[in-house]
Amino acid sequence: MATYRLGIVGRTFAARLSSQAGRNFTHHLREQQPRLSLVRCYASPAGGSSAAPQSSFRLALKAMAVGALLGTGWSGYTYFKGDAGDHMIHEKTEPTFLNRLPDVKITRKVVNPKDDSGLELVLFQFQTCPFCCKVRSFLDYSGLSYSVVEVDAVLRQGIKWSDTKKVPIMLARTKSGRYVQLTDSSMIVSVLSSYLRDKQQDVGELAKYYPSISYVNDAGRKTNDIMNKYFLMLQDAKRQEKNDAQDEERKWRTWADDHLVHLISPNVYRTKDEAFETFEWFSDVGEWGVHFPKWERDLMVYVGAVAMWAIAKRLKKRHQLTDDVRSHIYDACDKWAVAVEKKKTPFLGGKQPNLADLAVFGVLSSMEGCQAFKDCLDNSKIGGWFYEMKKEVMSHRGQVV
Ligand SMILES: N[C@@H](CCC(=O)N[C@@H](CS)C(=O)NCC(=O)O)C(=O)O
Repeated sequence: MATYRLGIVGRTFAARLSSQAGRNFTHHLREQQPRLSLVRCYASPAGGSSAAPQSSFRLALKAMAVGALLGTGWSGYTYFKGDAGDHMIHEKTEPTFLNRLPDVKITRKVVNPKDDSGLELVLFQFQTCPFCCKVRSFLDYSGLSYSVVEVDAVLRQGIKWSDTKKVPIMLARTKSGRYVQLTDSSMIVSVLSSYLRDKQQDVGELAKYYPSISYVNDAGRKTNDIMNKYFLMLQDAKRQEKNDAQDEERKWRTWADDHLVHLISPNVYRTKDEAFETFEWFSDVGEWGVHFPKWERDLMVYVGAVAMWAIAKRLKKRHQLTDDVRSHIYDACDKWAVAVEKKKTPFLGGKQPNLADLAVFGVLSSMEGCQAFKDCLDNSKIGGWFYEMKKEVMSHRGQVV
């Protein structure tokens, strides 16, 4: 396998990885992240309370909701407690390959007749998960065609076949006809972006440059991450953009994942009312009423809204946010808007958005229907850039069928 060129840090990784790529890495470690976000991206039925179920059914539903709440609470507790003892540190895992697509229901397709990428992509997602929104922003802006499998965030039937229980998951067809499983939003964007800049490459081979690695973080918590996820793998040195621009793009992509995204839950689930309102919007855009039976949808509402309202308080503490959670997200929006303003171009990337623009837009679009977003429009400078981005992304997107 060729050694790919990266930025400063990436080159070291690339050298190391190219020698490792053929090796059989020990399997595996996933699932370090909380089941917290299990309900992060749920939808609630808009008419959840008005269409009252039969009383025995309601009882069963309540029992399930209580059970699920306890389960979620326990997952949350063990997550926050952390336990590095049973963790295998510094293990690397190569991406998984599947011989065929799993037997799942494709919820919808985005078809762009102009797409000549040669890619065949299936995205497993929750419609309003910020990480999934980020991936979709990239796919749509890039004019790619793709299939979507909407996953039920409680039962997660759609990803039963996978050993990774988080979304987004992307299956991409490789030159050999097998499908490579890409498991992190930033890694998905980096692999596909690398491919689009040099279509001679094989997505399966590219994915090997992004192994999963596990470690114990500074807080002593076991953590799983993907190496090189903010780096593009470009074979041709001439294709490298200026290092400064690359560094800046990486910096803001990292910021979107490490900072901005953590402000979403505390804001959209700030109060019980806001949590229910948020879930109603999720229901609309995720079309939960169409894709799932009513009992399953109702389960999501009860568990989702109440659990997320409770969990958001913990997240607020964990990310050291004050009670005035809105002020943090306003600050973040302004920080981004100022960075773009300084460029004196419509986007951070210049006349066209770069991967940082797409990441920040994707994360923010996950709360577009929530009161928190409306408040951001009224109290920060984000609106102008956000709607310019939306125009760009939507105008490149294929048709939804
Ligand atoms: N770093 C991952 C984070 C993905 C993530 O946390 N996804 C949430 C949905 S918003 C999830 O699937 N949570 C389920 C769980 O943790 O069990 C990425 O960027 O894709």
